[in-house]
Amino acid sequence: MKQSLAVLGANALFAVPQHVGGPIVEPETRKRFHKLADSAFDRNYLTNNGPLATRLEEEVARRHRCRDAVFAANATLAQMILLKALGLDSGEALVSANTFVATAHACLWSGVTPVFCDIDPETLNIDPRDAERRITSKTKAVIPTHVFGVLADMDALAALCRRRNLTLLADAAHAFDCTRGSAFPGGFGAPEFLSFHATKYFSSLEGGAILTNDAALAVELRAIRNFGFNRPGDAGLLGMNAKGSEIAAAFGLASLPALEARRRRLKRIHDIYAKELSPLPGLRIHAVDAAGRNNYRYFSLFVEEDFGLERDVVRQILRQENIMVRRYFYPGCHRMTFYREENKKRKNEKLPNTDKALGTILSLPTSFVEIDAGKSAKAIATLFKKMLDHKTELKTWWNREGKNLPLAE
Ligand code: T4K
Repeated sequence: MKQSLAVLGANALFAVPQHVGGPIVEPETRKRFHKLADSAFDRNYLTNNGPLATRLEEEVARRHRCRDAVFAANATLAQMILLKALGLDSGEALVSANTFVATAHACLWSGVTPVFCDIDPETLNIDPRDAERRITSKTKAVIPTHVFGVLADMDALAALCRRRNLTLLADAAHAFDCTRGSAFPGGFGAPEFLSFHATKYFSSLEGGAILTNDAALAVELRAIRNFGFNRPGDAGLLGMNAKGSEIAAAFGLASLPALEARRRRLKRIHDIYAKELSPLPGLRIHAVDAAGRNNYRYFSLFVEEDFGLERDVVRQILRQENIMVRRYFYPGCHRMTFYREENKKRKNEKLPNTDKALGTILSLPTSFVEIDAGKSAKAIATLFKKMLDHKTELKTWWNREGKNLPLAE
């Protein structure tokens, strides 16, 4: 076992960087992908709603017990075509500040101003009561994000939207194969969109899909996705190009048979991290929803005061071990340069739960390159114990050199 830490002179734990977003591609997935991609080349049919894209839509809809899954080039475009189909092109949408900036950007590209809401400190999802307080005469929609596969309180949000006559849709980019109770995204009476980005639990390289039980909405989404063609040769709608290619669909289809074992592997890593780290003082684990299902793609914890070293100190220590931890979604959309000024004008810059959570959050890698995943998770957990053992030296190291080292996000 490693005696010390890289910042105190030992070798780094990993020879190559271990990323939080490292794509998961099993050898069998790769083989299946080559075969499926070849089938597309054999047909010489590469995009425009081909047979692989259609099959992927059917499989994704079935898994999520939804009538339709509308495959798109990525989740950002999926959100934009969804906003268009729902007639949302002005006014305001209540969005969690704790989301990837894409959720806010897609609103603004569509003419809808995102108004950032605070979160529940446990789940990290939008707080329905805080959202309600921010409703104005301009508010048209509520767009929660299911952070780390824990679904937002969709029942409370659906009730709020019914009461205040607002449209509900959700960012389910993290929530492929996840549930709240027994309900999957798309199962709460509102359309939701998934991301199939390469960093996600389920990927089509780039891609996404809208889940809906509304047949008419699905027809409209498919037309908007394809330049607005709702009759052969005639664009009756303002559409765009948001189509997913056959090669992207091939990668998605190739990944599907791997998911059961993938989820088991990720859960094992999650369990190791949780078992080893939760007894340590000052570390609080972001809990999965015990009453729901999670895909375990993310493992996140909060480095709190009792740990004795600040989150960014821990982050730099781990980076020097080639563990490329992230701070999803620091600093929060409300503090991103593009939104900050507008947010200040609205006197909406203080979102205490969001600021507190994002000041302490750390996401650890759950997929590992060429090494035993279980051993790796255990070794990472051991590093946290070493940090506690060497706290004084580490503080000295931080003040002397650590705080000056470059540290990209
Ligand atoms: N809503 C939410 C809640 C989202 O999380 C996202 C996307 C969206 C909406 C929009 O979905 P899409 O339109 O993308 O479908 C990444 C992804 O680019 C982004 O898709 C994702 N969320 C976000 C959470 O993560 P970064 O800036 O963290 O990615 P990046 O490129 O730094 O990747 C993370 C690390 O993973 C890298 O440091 C290296 C490693 N990596 C990455 C890729 C792509 C690899 O080792 N290999 C790779 O191929 O945004």
